[in-house]
Amino acid sequence: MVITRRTFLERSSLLAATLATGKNRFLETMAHAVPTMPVALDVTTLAQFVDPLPVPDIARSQGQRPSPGDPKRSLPFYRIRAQAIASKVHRDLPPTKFWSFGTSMPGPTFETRSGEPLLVEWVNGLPNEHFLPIDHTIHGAEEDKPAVRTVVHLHGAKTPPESDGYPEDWIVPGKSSLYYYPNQQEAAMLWYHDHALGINRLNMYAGLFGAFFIRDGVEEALALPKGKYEVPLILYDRLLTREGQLLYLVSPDPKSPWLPEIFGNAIVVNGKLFPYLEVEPRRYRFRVLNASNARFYHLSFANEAPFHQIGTDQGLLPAPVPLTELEIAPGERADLVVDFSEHRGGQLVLKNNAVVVMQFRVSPGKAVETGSLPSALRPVPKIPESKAVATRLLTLDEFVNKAGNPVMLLLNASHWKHPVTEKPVLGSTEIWSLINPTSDSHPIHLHLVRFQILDRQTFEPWLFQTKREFHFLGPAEPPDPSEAGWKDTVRAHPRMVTRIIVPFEGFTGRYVWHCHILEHEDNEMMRPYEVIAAA
Ligand SMILES: [Cu+2]
Repeated sequence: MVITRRTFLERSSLLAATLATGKNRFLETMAHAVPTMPVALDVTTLAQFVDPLPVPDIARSQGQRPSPGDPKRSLPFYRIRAQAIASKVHRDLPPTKFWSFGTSMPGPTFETRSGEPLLVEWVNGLPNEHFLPIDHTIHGAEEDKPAVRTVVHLHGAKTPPESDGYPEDWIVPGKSSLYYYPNQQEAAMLWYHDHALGINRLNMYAGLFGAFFIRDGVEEALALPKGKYEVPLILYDRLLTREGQLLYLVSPDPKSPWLPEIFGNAIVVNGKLFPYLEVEPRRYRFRVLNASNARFYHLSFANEAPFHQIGTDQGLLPAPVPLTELEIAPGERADLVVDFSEHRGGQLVLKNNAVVVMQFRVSPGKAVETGSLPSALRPVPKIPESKAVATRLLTLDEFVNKAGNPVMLLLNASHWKHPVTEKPVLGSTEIWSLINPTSDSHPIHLHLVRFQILDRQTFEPWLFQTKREFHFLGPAEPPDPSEAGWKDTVRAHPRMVTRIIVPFEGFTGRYVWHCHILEHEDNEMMRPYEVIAAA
């Protein structure tokens, strides 16, 4: 295994958690020598599989409102309030303070159909003070900005710009924004989350996110598991204090608390730590979302049970892909089918690498006949490269201080405030070559659009950084079969050029593209882009 800087940090934050448990006298002495070392809960001391897996409630509309585009038409209207809540993540812990959309965490799940628009009034009902450490040296979060700001982005949605949750369109407590979602797109699992400039990582860590499903007839015709046999699995890692409260690690410099990545030892699924789910001996569909700030998951069953991936960020794959391990980066979704019929009366443990995540308890008795998994799902016609009218070379940049610690990350060496440089024409297709000379994998997300991954190719980063010369170290590799569908977030691996082909469809206007490691995005791995009308 290659030790990237992230792997190192990930292990360091696990070490921080270990240190704080005080199991080892030498380590304990070290911990006391660092006054900023917080006291983290060692979650391995908690009993496992004592809480049932919760499933977020379905959002309910509060009647109808006129459509903004056509006042004669009325649309379902939802009012969702971001607010402070307390929620138990484990039987043996006191309630944890979160910020959530609604009364539970994650927020309610939207269920809607392709082509059926809806309206949401997003209400900021949060307190006036933030409970997580704001870094006022970060752009958009300066001292003169209100501490508590929120704006909601529906990740993966083809949304007009005024409803897309532009990071500067934040509102303060007591205010609300009315957003219009046309839902003119294929069936997929989207998710809504905070996107406020400079504090997004803190608002998301506090809990401001939820799931949003779009359904359509193509998906329904496949007779996939549904109802109680289709379960969202929303994963996010947290560090907790011994009192069970959220702990967000900071740098030793109180003026600049930002750290390049935050990892927790507690892997929370739908709001619970080490939950269990009772299942029948049949096929289930799991809609997996990585809502973590920075953690990439490598999910597998402890007994190496096989499963299928049937869809990705933007909907169904052309055909099911057999897997025994799933890699999923922050912002990505995976649509899985697991057949428990072979495991009746047994227990399956889902793990992230060697770490226990949750348990499935399969009831005894006869397996239920549910037919076979379709061999063909939804065609995903490959976009030919010849369709692209432009290729943009875009770098992912990391800046380190003298001690070698990252102090800032940029896209194409440009700050958020610099003029917009990416201006694709509505209706055109472009290739974006994401050049990553850093030692981290960056999950890059483009708002508004869906795209396909063309390939990835390893290059020599030093030659590129010093002379802007490309020296490739191997052939271009096609995406994994599990990524060979429509995507909205792509893992741009270290020392590789990752090429995506993007049709710019939907709307003209100002959107953003960014790294979905939230600490990177906030400081400042995010840029505006603008879809312009054809001349
Ligand atoms: Cu990044």
